[in-house]
Amino acid sequence: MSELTGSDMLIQSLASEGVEVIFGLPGEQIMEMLDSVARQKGMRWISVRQEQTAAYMAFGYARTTGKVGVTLVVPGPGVLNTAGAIGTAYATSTPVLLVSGQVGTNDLDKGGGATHEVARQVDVFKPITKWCYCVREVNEIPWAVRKAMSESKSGRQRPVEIEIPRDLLQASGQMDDGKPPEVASVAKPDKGQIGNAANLLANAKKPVIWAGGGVISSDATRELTLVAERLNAPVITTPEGKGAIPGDHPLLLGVFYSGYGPIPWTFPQADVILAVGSRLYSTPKAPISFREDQKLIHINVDPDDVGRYHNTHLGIVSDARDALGLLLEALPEKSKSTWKSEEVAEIQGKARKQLEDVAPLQLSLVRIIREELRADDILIPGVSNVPYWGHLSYPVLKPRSYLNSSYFATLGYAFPTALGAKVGNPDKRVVSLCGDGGFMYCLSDLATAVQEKINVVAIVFVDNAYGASIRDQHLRFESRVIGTELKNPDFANVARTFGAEGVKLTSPEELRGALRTALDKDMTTVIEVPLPTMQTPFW
Ligand SMILES: Cc1ncc(C[n+]2csc(CCOP(=O)(O)OP(=O)(O)O)c2C)c(N)n1
Ligand SMILES: [Mg+2]
Repeated sequence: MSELTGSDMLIQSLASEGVEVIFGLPGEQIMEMLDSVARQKGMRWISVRQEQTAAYMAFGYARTTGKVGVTLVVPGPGVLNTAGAIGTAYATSTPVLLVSGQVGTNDLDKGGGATHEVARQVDVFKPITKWCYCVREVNEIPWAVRKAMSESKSGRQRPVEIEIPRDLLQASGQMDDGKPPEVASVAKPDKGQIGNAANLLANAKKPVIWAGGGVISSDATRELTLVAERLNAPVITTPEGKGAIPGDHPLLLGVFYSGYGPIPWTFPQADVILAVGSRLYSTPKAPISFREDQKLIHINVDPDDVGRYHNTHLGIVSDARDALGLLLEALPEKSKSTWKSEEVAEIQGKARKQLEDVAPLQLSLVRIIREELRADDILIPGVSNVPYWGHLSYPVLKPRSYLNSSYFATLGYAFPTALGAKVGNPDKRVVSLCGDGGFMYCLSDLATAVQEKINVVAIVFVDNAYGASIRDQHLRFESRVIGTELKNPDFANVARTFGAEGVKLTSPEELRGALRTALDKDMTTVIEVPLPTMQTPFW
């Protein structure tokens, strides 16, 4: 076995796990690691201007490629800056590896004030990672990397964190024999249960499929589409499940989000509901409920989520692709479904009209964006008005081409996530949608986009307000406006100052032309779109 420094062991271990790019920001406790990257063939380092961007980039890279995204930062302020992004990765079940430097072994957890010290730093990350660990011996490093990678990719995919004290980076140790570490085994679906599910579904008159983000994470879109077709069962997805079946498929009814969507015209008729890769989370604004006589089959890889909110007729703990693949084998060629294509089309029409009536301008902008993007181009919808309606109306034609931030609702994630998506998908065009509030979170990383030639288009909707919040004040607080108005810079000018393109529209109708030009140019472009403050799907 070869003798290496801890730092080389870390980077070589990452390379042997297939890692090709690391997003980070340098500092005293991690300089050896940067130097190891410099000497590692085929490994790219991308520096950002604030650690949150690095972690969002790792998130965007991971969610669009299906690989683990890696971010490497200093401890204390550096690693704490990543928390919003790591929480977003947790909420969206995305495999991200956060590597943090650490104070020296002698200073660990003493609270004595070593540079960047946070005593018991791993505790900060426990609630937002699947596994986190501070390495204590140099020889643990290869094991810790393998363990972190397998934890984040196995079962319910989620972020993981490892910390490496600075003295261990220079210490020398042995690369070990590379044996896979212990990781909790993932349940294979029970064949008897799959048989029961097949029986229930094949005999259902009005089967309905509910698809969540788990279908996308487990790359089960082919299987889901085939099951829907075999059963002649219409499909409703969550925003995270968009792309589970192609957005132009005749069986797709639409998305359920914040109380909007096809549920009211679909669920009352359903006799068997197959829910896959979803928590089936219900709120007063977005209620999901089932009658006693309806049979709910719930497939989820996380045992805690199966039947968490609803009585389940049949709960199956399994990865979506495994379960749907077996279900397909067990289903007969013909089902007893009585769904007629006109009925399905009627529900699609009602759901569409419901949205057109409330948000015509937002839907027209979403339509323009869909028409200008190719099927496999990537759209990152931020936490802003037009993207909310995008969740409900943007047809996602390919899986992993539309990433929301799920229940974390992370303001500011869209633009940096788009940068990471572009790094992972250099041949696709990537567009982010932000409000004027959200875009400012990582505006500084326009510099990263330009420096690293990560060419994305950032559409910024400018209503000079934290729009959703000011609307809340008008509706619930007698228009007492405080803390929600924004005085903005000229975004187009700012973009040009960074060396990017900047385009300032005078009306929303100009979006089509501006977007087409920007996509053709292959240069990072900020398109500023003026908008009024408008109705959200929430209030
Ligand atoms: C990190 C974070 N902070 C605060 C919020 C609360 N929040 C949700 S929407 C919103 C306003 C967003 O404003 P903007 O980006 O301009 O979008 P708009 O609503 O105006 O379209 C705020 C502050 C959040 N979701 N996430
Ligand atoms: Mg705004």
